[in-house]
Amino acid sequence: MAERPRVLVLNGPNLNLLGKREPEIYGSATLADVEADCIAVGDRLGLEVTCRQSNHEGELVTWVQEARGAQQALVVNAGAYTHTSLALHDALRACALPAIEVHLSNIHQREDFRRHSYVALAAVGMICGLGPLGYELALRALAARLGAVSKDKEAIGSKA
Ligand code: DHK
Repeated sequence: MAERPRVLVLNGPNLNLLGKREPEIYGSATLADVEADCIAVGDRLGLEVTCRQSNHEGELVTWVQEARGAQQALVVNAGAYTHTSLALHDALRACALPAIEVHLSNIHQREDFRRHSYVALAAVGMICGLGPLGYELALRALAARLGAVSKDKEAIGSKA
């Protein structure tokens, strides 16, 4: 069987607190729940999904650099670094992989400082405000883009 396209799901600072952190904004699912869903959905879509989370900007930058050559695409929720990190923006451009930006909350409905995203400038698309479903939709879009062989009849672009 052909190798499945590899997708790295990256979560940034404070996303390790999902489930406990401001649940009225970020919901009740934990990071472990979100990551387990990503792996399960990825499996149905014919993707090999790896999930990582860090509170450290440099570590996220290193993982994006390492993704070059090792992964075929990225899903990125960079947390607050979305709005501040030129380094992450540059790493995403340098790794030259398709990236989809995800946010659990609707960043356009919140404080003004959340409206600007350095990640968006380096991403093929952005999903926000749909909670954990956003990660699944991003994986579906990437599976279609990468031509993954899906077991899921509902997959975007599926001819099954
Ligand atoms: C998560 C964060 O930690 C915030 O800093 C972003 C994002 C929004 C989210 O909605 O997933 O502003």
